[in-house]
Amino acid sequence: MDDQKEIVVSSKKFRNKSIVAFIVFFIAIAAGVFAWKWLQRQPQVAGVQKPLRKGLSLDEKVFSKALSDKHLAKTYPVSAAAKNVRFNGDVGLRSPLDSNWKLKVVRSPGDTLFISLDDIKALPKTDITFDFKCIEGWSQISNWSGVKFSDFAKKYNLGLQTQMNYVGLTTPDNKYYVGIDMASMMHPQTLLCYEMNGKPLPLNQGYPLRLIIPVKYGIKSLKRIGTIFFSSTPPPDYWYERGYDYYSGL
Ligand SMILES: Nc1nc2c(c(=O)[nH]1)N[C@H]1C(S)=C(S)[C@@H](COP(=O)(O)O)O[C@H]1N2
Ligand SMILES: [Mo]
Repeated sequence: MDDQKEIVVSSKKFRNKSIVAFIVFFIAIAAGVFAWKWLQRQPQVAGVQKPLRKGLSLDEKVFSKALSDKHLAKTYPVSAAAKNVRFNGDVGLRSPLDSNWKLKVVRSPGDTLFISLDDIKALPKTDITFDFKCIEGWSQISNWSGVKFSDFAKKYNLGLQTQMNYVGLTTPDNKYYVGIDMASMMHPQTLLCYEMNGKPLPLNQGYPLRLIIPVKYGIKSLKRIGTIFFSSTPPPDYWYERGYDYYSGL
């Protein structure tokens, strides 16, 4: 009958498919063994075979480029922001603040802009509520506002400067300093920040101006910016010099 015929055909197909599957399976095993033996013969780079090291380096590249520079840090509603914001670290904040503070932006040696807080406040304002993470193990959802560094760079015609690889920031007394890769500095969530919870920054939180860079650990969010400069090589970094990761990306 028609039905039975169909069953016979299906089981034939089934058998053929099984045979093909077994052949593919054995070829895959042979290929795996061959690849493994080949890998064992490869020269080593920094403790692992070169092709594996290449994989690791590629991973690193993908993570640092695609994740930390382009991905957005998770944001929260303003209502989730802490009212009593933790403060941590006062390196570079111990000397009294100069009442004539102006932000120094070194465009090139001998060409420095001096920018007042009012001028910075006149630029487009953005705010962000995110989970601020300290490398010491605490984190806190907090709210910050200021101007995106990318907007600031546009307004002050820093096109040439932002083609360099790094930005360096220091406190007015040069006691705290960080280096930041340009992609992270130009990231849309990176702010030159002058308000916390909608009010001027408290002194211990970096008044008059601090960096807020949600794609990095807190160590990079330098408080009380004195000078910003640009560099093709990694600028000095306070915590890097004390054994932490230069990149410190999240
Ligand atoms: N000038 C200066 N900025 C600094 C620090 C510091 O010691 N001095 N500490 C950093 C560290 S380790 C963290 S976690 C954050 C903490 O920011 P907060 O004090 O606003 O919480 O500031 C960063 N910026
Ligand atoms: Mo920190």
